[in-house]
Amino acid sequence: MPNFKLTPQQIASYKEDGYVIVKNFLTQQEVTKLYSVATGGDTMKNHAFDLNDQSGKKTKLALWYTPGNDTCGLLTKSERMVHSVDQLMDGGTAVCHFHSKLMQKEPRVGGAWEWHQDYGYWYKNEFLLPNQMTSVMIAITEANKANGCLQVIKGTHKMGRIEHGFAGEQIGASQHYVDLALKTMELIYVELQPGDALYFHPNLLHRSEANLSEKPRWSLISVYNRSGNVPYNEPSQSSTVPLTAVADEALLQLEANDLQASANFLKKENDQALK
Ligand SMILES: O=C(O)CCC(=O)C(=O)O
Repeated sequence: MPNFKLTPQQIASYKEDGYVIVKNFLTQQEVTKLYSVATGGDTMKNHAFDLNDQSGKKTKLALWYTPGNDTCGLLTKSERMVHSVDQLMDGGTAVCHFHSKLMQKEPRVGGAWEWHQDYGYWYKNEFLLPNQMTSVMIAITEANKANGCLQVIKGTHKMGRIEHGFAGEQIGASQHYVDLALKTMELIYVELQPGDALYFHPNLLHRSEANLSEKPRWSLISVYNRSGNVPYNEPSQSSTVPLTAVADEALLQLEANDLQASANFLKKENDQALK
């Protein structure tokens, strides 16, 4: 998508609903490349850890802070990503990358995510301005009800941050407030095709169910922040380092390659909040 920009309608949907889906954000060729690097490379083998849900089912994920000149990094830093998140986040300081996660929900055993707001986690990192942050999920494989696609409650970003407690190794939102939200706000299953993108606000309530299907679900989520939104309790520096955008074409032009160690991977044992 050369010179990709979100339309005024897409921006308005994000502001109103807390999310927006962009179909075919990646071309077939791009998503094929991403899939081959994600599934065929060493990133998951060397850097992934399991995140347990309350029933002990696991999601496998690798999380890193510094986007390099590898396939995932080039996508994260691509003009289409950087410019579009710039359209969605409040404030005018530079666009930075907080972190990215490559996630695999394995067939039959891939775990659930409890209802949460991402800002339920990031508040603990002492980011003060959730409207100056946003996430982009790229579907690497199809995401549907059967393989535990993301579910969101439309409009819940307008509730502000709600209480969170621990749920397995995850942080879960107060079920009372989730139940109240569901009285009037719509539950949406975010079914995506490979290459589709979902932009979502840090206060949007979301969860996903276990993957009980026969196929793995793979996705990449990149989180962006404004340089002015300094976190006061976050050891990584990336979220305030301005990104230099690279041409969208770089993703296909450079050799397919795996993430490098310089990406600064999160090691689970050192981590408190996991994302
Ligand atoms: O992709 C999923 O199944 C859930 C991911 C999620 O909730 C998150 O990363 O915050």
